[in-house]
Amino acid sequence: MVERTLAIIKPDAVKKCVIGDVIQRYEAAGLDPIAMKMMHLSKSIAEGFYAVHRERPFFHDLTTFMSSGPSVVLILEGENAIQVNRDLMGATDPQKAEAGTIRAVHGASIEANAVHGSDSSETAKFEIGYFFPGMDFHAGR
Ligand code: IDP
Ligand code: MG
Repeated sequence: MVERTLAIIKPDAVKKCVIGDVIQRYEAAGLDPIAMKMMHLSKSIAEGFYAVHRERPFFHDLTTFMSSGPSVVLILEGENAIQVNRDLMGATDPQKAEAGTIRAVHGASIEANAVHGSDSSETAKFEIGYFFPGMDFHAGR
């Protein structure tokens, strides 16, 4: 099924100048960018995005990190895009991520792990609406 997922190239990856490399990996995996913007998330925008994690001990550090510099926010579209992107990203902790995944290649720590990807269709819908309000979720490329 053709799906859409929300991806973020996080501030650590932008600082490392690997935006192009990450996007190339998306395209090579059949994940077509259909919307994209660079933005410096404020602390409160990061908190709203990660609201599901607000009770976690790492919430403050995570939202501080996510607002520490510009990110690139994208909608990716493709066959099974949500799972394909999760597999391409690798495990949350780059040290545990499979070799060749984006996090294994570019992630520095469990926090600064280079990329975000929606983890379910419900999450994708919320996250796409959060950053691209008003975009027709079902429109084709
Ligand atoms: P995911 O990004 O692989 O879906 P989540 O558990 O949803 O992982 O966590 C969201 C983000 O919070 C992670 O990508 C990472 O940046 C950060 N994070 C997760 N677990 C930890 C932790 O134990 N310490 C610090 N940061 C964490
Ligand atoms: Mg997650």
